[in-house]
Amino acid sequence: MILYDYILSASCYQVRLMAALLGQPLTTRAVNFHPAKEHKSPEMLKLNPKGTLPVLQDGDLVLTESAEILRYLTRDTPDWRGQDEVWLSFAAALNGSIGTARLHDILSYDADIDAVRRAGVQHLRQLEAHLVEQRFDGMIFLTGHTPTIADIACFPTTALAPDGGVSLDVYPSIRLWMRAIRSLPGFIEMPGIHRLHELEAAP
Ligand SMILES: N[C@@H](CCC(=O)N[C@@H](CS)C(=O)NCC(=O)O)C(=O)O
Repeated sequence: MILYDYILSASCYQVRLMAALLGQPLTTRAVNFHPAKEHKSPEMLKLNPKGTLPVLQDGDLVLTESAEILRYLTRDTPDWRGQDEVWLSFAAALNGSIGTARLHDILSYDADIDAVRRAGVQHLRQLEAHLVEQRFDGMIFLTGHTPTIADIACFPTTALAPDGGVSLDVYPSIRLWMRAIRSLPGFIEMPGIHRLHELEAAP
């Protein structure tokens, strides 16, 4: 399985993290996303006409959406699947708000930075409210007692929010959830995911 990958992409990190947690071997091919825009090269556009990363190739199969890649990686591990659809859509929304703010701040992408940060804060408030409810029911993850692809889809962009100028300090339940994800066996990091934003659970 080959992942066309960019080390600073939160969407590519979803795939690297999922494969690592599952213990699935993954060959990564580094794409010079910035500054060379290699994801828009003729070779890459042949693979993915949308010109986006990640792209996963497994034999003749080519997948170009992170949500479908997460579903594919977990096709034989039902424990990683739950009531995920709403959260996979939410992850895409996070990518549009906080993810865009981050690309603006770290790679100088054009964006209405105040608007995307405001939208990002709304998304984080929604996420925090849901995680508070989960904790009332004794659950730390988005859809239950154990993590699913919903968590892995939402974690990278959320954890990287400070890169886009959006603080995580005021969201204790998000910070506990991030800590729980980081504690999973097989967890791997990417640049920008900082331990200092996480909280320890109360005894
Ligand atoms: N819908 C895609 C979007 C992924 C995405 O936003 N990828 C960014 C990199 S993090 C990208 O390739 N953007 C194209 C560009 O900025 O030119 C997915 O979820 O896989």
